Amino acid sequence: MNSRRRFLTLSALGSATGFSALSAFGQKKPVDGPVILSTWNMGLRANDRAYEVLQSGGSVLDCVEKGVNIIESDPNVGTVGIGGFPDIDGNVTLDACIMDQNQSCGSVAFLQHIVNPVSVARKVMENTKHVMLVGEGALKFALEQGFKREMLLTEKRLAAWKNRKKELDGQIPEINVENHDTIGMVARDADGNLSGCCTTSGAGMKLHGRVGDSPIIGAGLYVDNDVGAATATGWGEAVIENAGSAMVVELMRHGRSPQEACEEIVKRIANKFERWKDIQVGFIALNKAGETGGFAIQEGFTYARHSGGQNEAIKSKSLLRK
Ligand code: SD4
Repeated sequence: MNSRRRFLTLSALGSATGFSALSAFGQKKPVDGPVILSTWNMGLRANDRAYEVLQSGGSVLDCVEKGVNIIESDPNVGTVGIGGFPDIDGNVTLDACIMDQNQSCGSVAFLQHIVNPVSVARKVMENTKHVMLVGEGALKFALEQGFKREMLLTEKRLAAWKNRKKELDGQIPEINVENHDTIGMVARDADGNLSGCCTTSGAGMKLHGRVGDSPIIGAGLYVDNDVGAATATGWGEAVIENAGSAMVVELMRHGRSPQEACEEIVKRIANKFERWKDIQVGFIALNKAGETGGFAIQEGFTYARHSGGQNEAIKSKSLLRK
């Protein structure tokens, strides 16, 4: 479909889904105290841990790192850390990044054998002059930093991989409503400082060596302590092509609420990505005032918000309805 037709379809969709009225959906009043936002229902567990870290005197950076660590370390989560779904050749390869209130960031991509890639990303940020390490170099660095080499592929995931390989017969599937669940977390402490991180085993059955948006600063995550923070989930290629999270933050800088900013960037991606109806992309965002928002292409995206001492799962609005 040419872009003009796609634009018209989306405009029509906008009114059909009440898209233009959705900005009221996000939380729009300034909030005191810590606010923690993370993707999907598993974000509830991560938020609880993150809040605990803040309450026991940890920094907002500790809070996001330790919050997602529990999801990375859970072998039953098939999309993050140990137990993650393998690539087309049967290897679990992980992507993660972290960014703090001082605009410092660290990232690892195509990392194998390490359960907590986000913690390696933090070490890249704190103990090197670089932002990003990949593959063998990232693994070597992690081992030098004291991380343990582990087997990340579980029997359950190996069995699922074998079945999927047969079904797909050489095709690479895009992320739609069934096969995703990266955890991204953005948080603000009681002093108003922001940090964020993002961690994933990436798109299931990706090509060996493929890196998604999740470890790319500006795509899968962006934090600007003067403005706000955003993180993404879904088909990473579409998020990278549109510098997704950086754009969400930039729109907030220019006055959009977190909800409006997420909607606008999801809509932009849908306008530019030819097969947008076949993929999922979702963003969550938080601004300096503690206001939050989230939006996705497909129905079914959820996120977790810890705010005012309450942790709750939120069903995101979406461009498409089933
Ligand atoms: C990727 N964005 O590798 C990640 C996958 C994801 O929900 O978010 N899944 O493209």
